[in-house]
Amino acid sequence: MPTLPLVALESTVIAHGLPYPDNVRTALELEAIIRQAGAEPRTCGFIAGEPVAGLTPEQIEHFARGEGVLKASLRDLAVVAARRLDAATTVATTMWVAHRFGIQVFVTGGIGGVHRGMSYDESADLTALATIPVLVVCAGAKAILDLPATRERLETLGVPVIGYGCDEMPAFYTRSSGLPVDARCDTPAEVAALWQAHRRLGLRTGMLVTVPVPAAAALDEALADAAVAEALAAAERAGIRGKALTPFLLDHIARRTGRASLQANLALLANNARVGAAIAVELGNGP
Ligand code: PSU
Ligand code: MN
Repeated sequence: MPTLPLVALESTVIAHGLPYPDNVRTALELEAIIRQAGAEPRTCGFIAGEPVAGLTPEQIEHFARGEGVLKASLRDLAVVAARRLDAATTVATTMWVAHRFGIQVFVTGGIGGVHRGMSYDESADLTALATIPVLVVCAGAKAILDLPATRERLETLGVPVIGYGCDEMPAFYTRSSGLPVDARCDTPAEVAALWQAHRRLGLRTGMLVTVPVPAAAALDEALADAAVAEALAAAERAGIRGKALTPFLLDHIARRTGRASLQANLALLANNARVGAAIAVELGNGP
């Protein structure tokens, strides 16, 4: 029996990016959207130190409650495996799991990148995009980041940035960043053709497909800027660094915007799931 095209999903957004119970509801809804579009969702994570592509609803609930679930980026995987830990996968580690299981398409919200005012804090998501051939569908890099620096790094690393129905990279909560994409595509078939060309050439990097948040759910730009600035100042005051920084900032912004940022986050995830599934269907299971 032919298998359906697969779409990977991450679990850090469940365990550390969204509050309970929005997180579990969203995770299951994203899976449903992907199934409706004719593809098969595979939410990724580590269970007792083993990489899993296709967490069960019970495991997703466990991740959503976050009890004893680490946030695992690439540098954490050896510890997670050797100590048989449960761990949520970031964009970087979901790419790694997806590639290991032969999944070409991965849908997420926003990738990590270069943090503002701290160019030495650069997400391993960029390293993964530079070294793992998986197509990542997202709404741009998170607005909490230094977007121009992140854009430059993607170029240096040789990662093609595609605008899905847009000429500028979206800025996660808002539809535009003023930063150009490398190519615009308006259909899943166009994206599939670029990805197939990328693979035929033997290129080993990932590819980023950026999809703007739906207009109705986009955050007001001034509100987004103010919330991000306040969150960054609060993190500085509290001395938050390293892997705790992204979850801290996202939580602060959600509270500051009275859930508007949360609504934008949920809407863009659902939209990305639709786009990613359509691309996966276009690609089928071929190489
Ligand atoms: N985007 C969101 N919520 C999240 C993340 C991204 O809307 O929780 C997560 C992703 O898993 C991403 C990670 O890979 O944050 C980046 O964290 P860091 O900057 O520590 O690498
Ligand atoms: Mn970091």
